Amino acid sequence: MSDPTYTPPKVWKWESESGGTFAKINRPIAGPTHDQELPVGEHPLQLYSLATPNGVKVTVMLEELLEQGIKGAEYDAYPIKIGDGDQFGSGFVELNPNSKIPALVDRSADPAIRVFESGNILLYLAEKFGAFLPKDIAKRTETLNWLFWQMGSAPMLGGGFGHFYAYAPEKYEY
Ligand SMILES: N[C@@H](CCC(=O)N[C@@H](CS)C(=O)NCC(=O)O)C(=O)O
Repeated sequence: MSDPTYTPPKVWKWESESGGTFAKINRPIAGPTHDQELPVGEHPLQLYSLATPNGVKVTVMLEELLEQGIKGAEYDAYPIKIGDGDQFGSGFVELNPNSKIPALVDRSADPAIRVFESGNILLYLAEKFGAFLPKDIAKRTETLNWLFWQMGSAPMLGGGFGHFYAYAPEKYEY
């Protein structure tokens, strides 16, 4: 247990061993920590992700597109083990400099298009395949209201609560 009278320093420094179940993720660093190429499969879409709440959004979308018979939505999926630090490998950082899953590459474009941020991936796929995003301005806006809500508001509450309730190495009600 650290000092409960902790006073934030004037200039914050990263104490890398601050502990917690997820001490290895959300590291305040930029750039790769090691060389690690990403695998590439046979389909135009390459997904680098994991079955987390942000990760599954894209898989659900791709599966729904396939369910509609959209063959172009075939994809190869590769796990990025964020607990092992795969998100800081050179290949992945080139794809998403923010080192977070999910990330997608569309190799049907020349040059290939990288897409990161789960909401942007959903939007990209919706626009690419003309699905799940109405053209009518009112309906499109209502869809985007909820897309932006789930990106900007839901994680603040759900993620913030989950972190302090379950994962933070010290518990306090605030
Ligand atoms: N706003 C981002 C958040 C992505 C995100 O937080 N991904 C987590 C897993 S759900 C991650 O990759 N964490 C690894 C890390 O922070 O080191 C999105 O929606 O894509």
